[in-house]
Amino acid sequence: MTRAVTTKIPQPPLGDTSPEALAAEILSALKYRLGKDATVATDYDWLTASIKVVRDRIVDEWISSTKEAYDQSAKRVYYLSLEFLIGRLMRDAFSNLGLMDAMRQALASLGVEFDVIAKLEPDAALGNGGLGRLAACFMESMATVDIPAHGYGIRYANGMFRQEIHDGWQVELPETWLEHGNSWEFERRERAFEVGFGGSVEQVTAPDGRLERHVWKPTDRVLAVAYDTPVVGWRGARVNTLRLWSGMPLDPILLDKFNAGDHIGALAESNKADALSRVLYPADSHKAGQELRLRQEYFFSTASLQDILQRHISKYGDLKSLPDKAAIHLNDTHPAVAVPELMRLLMDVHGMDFDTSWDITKRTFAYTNHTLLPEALESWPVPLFERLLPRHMQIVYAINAEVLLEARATGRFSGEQISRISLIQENGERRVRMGNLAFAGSHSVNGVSALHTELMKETVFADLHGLYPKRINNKTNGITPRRWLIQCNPGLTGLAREAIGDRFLDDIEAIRELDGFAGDAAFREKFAHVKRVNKERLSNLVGERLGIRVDPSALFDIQIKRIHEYKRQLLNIIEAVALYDQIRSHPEREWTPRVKFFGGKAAPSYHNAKLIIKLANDVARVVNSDPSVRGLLKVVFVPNYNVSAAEILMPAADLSEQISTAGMEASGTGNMKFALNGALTIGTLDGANVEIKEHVGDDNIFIFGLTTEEVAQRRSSGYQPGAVIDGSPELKQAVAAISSGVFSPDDPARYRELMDGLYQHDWFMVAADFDSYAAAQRQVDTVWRDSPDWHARAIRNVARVGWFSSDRTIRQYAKEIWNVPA
Ligand code: HBZ
Repeated sequence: MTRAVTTKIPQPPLGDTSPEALAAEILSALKYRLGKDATVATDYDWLTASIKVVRDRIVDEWISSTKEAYDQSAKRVYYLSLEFLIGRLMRDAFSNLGLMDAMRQALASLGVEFDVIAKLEPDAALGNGGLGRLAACFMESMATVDIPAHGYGIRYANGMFRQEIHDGWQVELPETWLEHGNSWEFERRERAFEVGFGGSVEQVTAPDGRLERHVWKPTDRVLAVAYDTPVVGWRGARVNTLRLWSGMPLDPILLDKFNAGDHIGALAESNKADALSRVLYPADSHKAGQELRLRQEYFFSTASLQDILQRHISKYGDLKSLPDKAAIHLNDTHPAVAVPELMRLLMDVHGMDFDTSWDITKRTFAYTNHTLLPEALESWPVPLFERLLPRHMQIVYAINAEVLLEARATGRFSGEQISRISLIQENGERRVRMGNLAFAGSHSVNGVSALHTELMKETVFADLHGLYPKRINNKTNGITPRRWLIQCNPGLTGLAREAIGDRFLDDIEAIRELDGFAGDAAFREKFAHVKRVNKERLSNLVGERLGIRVDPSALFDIQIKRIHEYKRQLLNIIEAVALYDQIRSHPEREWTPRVKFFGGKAAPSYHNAKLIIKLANDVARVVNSDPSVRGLLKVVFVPNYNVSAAEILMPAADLSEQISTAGMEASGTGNMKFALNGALTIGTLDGANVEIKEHVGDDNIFIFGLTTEEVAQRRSSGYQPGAVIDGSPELKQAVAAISSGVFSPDDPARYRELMDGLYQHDWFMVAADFDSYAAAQRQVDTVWRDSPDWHARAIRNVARVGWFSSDRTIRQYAKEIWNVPA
């Protein structure tokens, strides 16, 4: 049934792409860009030279993509996001341009191993997790499906912190991705915009005494300078721009202060500007809260809008046609201050009236919500907002008046409902609600999975949805199959090409044709071999880096994501403890050898998340060194989980842990990456798991636990976790062991509070779902022991999740939100 690979990936128009030509170019880049010759070049120099060579080839296409969009007066998409978790770019660029083999050979001919220098490229971690990675997948897909688009964000000098594990505890170290420079970017000193903070608002009146306009006189002013990175789509079809802003002082040294001997004071401006793009806030699913964060949000929002408006005016003359030529997307509420900022620019700078400006604003913006967690919903104290952005505060009040009058005029809303629609939270401390602001200022508000979107309508945005019933829509997340299959899993990609040809490379949904191979024993064996090789690679890495020996023939069970109580790593760890106990008590039973991998960062201020990391490491230490376990269970915590680590872990997984409390994970995207790489999911009916189940079929996924409705019902009917724990012998034993210090003999009370929390409130329903989870795991064991059956199911997962491609997601955004061709 297998077909030979007939088609070769066609080359984009890149000139001579022979290894010889590329080798010559690398040497020339080494010499003329770096001033080195081959005899003294370091590995970093080879990396830099290689990137420069490929970047040169991208530039022609970049300029022509940009020019074409301009000439055709195409509508552009502007994706505003405080995070772009792009990871390494070299492999992506080589692979998308079809240069991978030629570059490998070119480097080899120069005595350089591609894999060695590829590892030196810093992993650009300008994001926390799912939201930031989604933005990166979207950028790649927009280039692939040929949408003229710009991503706008901040060029953080320090991205997501580097995690080390010291004695089992998370230690945060600064991440310094720019240490050796950044060979991808172009600094655009000339593309700089002023950003103001503070000060006051003056009213300018006409000679007849009529109010003409407001003028904001900020006291602090800094510059935002652009740095551009080209984003290459599949086969180099189109090259878009990721424009990241860096803070610069308007006046780097205050000479008067310097001359007066105040050398520290003279640098104050420089420090203030620097701070804006210094560091990414590492709080995921939790609001950052500090003043600097609001400053960052405004900094990149205004710079991006000024840039967009300038581009629009230079082509079209005025701003009336803005909504026809620009779709500005707000990735969560982090750029929501762009709503009053666009209003300010339209009214105060471009002289439009409120109604016209409001109409343009709403038709231009769209907003994506990524979480329903109350602690993650952004709001800013009114006094802080007013002090930093006095004119914006006035505009927010004006918008609020407009919205509330509209609501009242319908006669359909109670006083309580009106107060929930308000952009200002009135009870307790007065705060500006950024979600309501983004909602009011956008023509489209989308959720990221079908379930999440329905919950948005029923919970946080119920009243706003009542007022604007057409605004909320769903766009289920997706992932780019280039990075998450073709690049990270060449073995599986090659096998699929052999079996079904190359069509899936351009249209990932065509991978469906693999479904027929699930019943083909010879194919299953090849599939199992690919997985085995990927698992060996991970095993070697874990052996080398952590000194833990794992058996690649064991079931690799992986949970990698940010550490958060709602994601329930704790449920997984407690199950590991219960299993450990069972293996020791019943050595006579047939146990399925398993390695449980964990990876993920905890926000530095999130006490319980950090404790959960310590617990995983404590359990690992005990279990891995207990001879009575006979190697049947290993626990591994992989430090510093990031995009590059994911590229090794995803292809090596047999089982994907997607076990959040139902109703709490907006979508998840790791779930999609695992399935595409042939892992089976064990999961709750949460986020996109629901849709993954519909695609792969009930037999090819392990679903357990309470549904969203059942969670709500349990909570409202007086959930008593203590009784649940006492009623489950396995759970009770595991909780007691952890609580009494079995895994923490050096500090027996370490986990007492954490375990008491389960008894007392168990907000995340760990106890309620435990038995069902453990039973699902034993079902996993059973299926695993029938290897052909397991692999048939794994193949069906690969074949059936092509729909979860970010190309599909982006086409839906293009058609249903942005109104651009794709
Ligand atoms: O966005 C995640 C959701 O939790 C996940 O379910 C979804 O798949 C993904 C993409 O839609 N949300 C985040 O990653 N959120 C953040 O990273 C975040 C960062 C800073 C904040 C708040 C949230 O202040």
